Amino acid sequence: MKTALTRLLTPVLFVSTVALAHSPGEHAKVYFKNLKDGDTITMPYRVRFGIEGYGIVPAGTRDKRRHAAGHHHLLVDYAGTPDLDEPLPRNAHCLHFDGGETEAVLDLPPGRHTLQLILGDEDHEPTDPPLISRKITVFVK
Ligand SMILES: [Cu+2]
Repeated sequence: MKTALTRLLTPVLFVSTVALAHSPGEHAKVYFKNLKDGDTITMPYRVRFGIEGYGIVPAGTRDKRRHAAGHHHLLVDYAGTPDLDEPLPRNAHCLHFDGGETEAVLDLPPGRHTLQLILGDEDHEPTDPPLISRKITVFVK
């Protein structure tokens, strides 16, 4: 009996999750395609941003695509985690890829740096739930 109920409920829950606007599903994620924690790299370095289960559109997109897509932000040596209920800041530690870019060329000074990706909506606010990668540390030669 319990098994039958579980089978019945699962598809219903899945459909309601997908239908929520501005709400990436639980399997959606952003990640670095060509960097991992602890990597040593040389500058300039072309870093590629990955996304699964959600889309990319330019910042400010107001049509229906905004319900299932956003744009990347790269946090560079960002202290802590941004406020997830406010628009992301725009400064040297929080870079916006307003055009929907999925890669960037880094030119960081030698030493240890942290990098993290976070997706923002048309108003640069993190999605709910947030699509945020692990914060990784890289070493620049
Ligand atoms: Cu932004």
